[in-house]
Amino acid sequence: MSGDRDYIGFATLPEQVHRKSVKRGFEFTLMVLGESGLGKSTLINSLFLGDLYKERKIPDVGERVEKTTAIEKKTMDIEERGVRLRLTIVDTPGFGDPVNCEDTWKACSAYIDEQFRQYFTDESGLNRKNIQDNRVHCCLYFIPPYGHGLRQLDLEVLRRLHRKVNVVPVIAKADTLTTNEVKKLKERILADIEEHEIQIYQFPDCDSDEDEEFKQQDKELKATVPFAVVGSSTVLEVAGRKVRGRQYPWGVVEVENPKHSDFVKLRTMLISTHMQDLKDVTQDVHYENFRAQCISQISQQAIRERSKLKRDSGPHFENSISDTDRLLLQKDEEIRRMQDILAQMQEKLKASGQVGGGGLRGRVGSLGNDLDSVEIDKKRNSIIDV
Ligand SMILES: Nc1nc2c(ncn2[C@@H]2O[C@H](COP(=O)(O)OP(=O)(O)OP(=O)(O)O)[C@@H](O)[C@H]2O)c(=O)[nH]1
Ligand SMILES: [Mg+2]
Repeated sequence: MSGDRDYIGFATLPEQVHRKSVKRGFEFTLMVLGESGLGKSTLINSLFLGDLYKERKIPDVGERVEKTTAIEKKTMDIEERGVRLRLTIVDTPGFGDPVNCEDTWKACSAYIDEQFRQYFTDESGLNRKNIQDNRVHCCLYFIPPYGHGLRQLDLEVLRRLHRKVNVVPVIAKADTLTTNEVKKLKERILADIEEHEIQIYQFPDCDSDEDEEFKQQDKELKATVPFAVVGSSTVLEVAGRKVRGRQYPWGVVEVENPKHSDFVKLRTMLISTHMQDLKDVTQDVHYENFRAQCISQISQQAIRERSKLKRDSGPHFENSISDTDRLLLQKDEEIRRMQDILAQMQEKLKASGQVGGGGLRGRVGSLGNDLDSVEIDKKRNSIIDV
């Protein structure tokens, strides 16, 4: 009885939030990146079932050499038990061709910045309620199975991207490796990542009150990185079951068989367990970092304008407030406001750098480093929406 009297009603808040988010729907953007022919499109097909790339024309050799960098963006609206998800896949074909390789990763980096910039503009605009979130929440980075870890090229690309997007490394075409080779390659890749201080997506720590089964699943997931995956667009029949697989003379590699590849673990991570965390890290770390850079640039611009005004105004009599004085005061106020925001953001960034224990979330880049607006403008034209 006394329990009822104490009941105020805010315990329904989670339900309210739930209802609201379901109504609004969810948005998630996944980018795939890696050398040409590593199976990016095939994996995306296998992951999301839809035959996204059915009409894709495979360029012949001559065409491929001359091909300019083009990023393909595909969006699909999917619904499951009343929950709507707008899923966007950003594919980057042909990466790794010696001719256009640098252009490709620069365009990808610019694409990510461009989405942040768009979000920043929308957020400062009038209609802030219905912003479409096209920011890249996760980037699957494909590593070839035939190498001995990360190549110079991989390091260069990852260095360029790791502070602006959640990078999840995957070993492509894992069916070409033996169990032992997969194990060794994973160790090498992780050692390279550590040695070169590449910040890949870090799984958040598991809450201590989670049940044992969940903790075990979480532990296994963390131990699986980098995911060794197999993709296939063919459905085969194995012992009366229909499976996605690759038929070899000696047998079938089943995409969804956990003994054959980490495909299911990757899908579980992306879709069922970590989609929201990937979005949160994008918002709290990568976007915040970008926003801080933008604000710092705007405030520097205001300082420059102020000094110019002061120089141009020349000598004037005391106590007479001219238009220039008024403008100067406005600029001062603007600068002060920007500096306040910047200080707050730096505090917030510092704080988020300590989340997750052991500096797991310590991936905030220094302000004003990666932003290359000239390049973004240059590359903007090379991005195509399909
Ligand atoms: N052995 C093996 N072959 C694969 C796998 N996934 C894809 N392939 C094959 O690799 C070839 C290239 O696959 P795509 O998916 O087009 O590769 P991509 O990375 O999208 O290539 P680009 O679009 O040129 O960048 C195709 O012949 C696929 O059948 C895999 O997991 N294992
Ligand atoms: Mg492709």
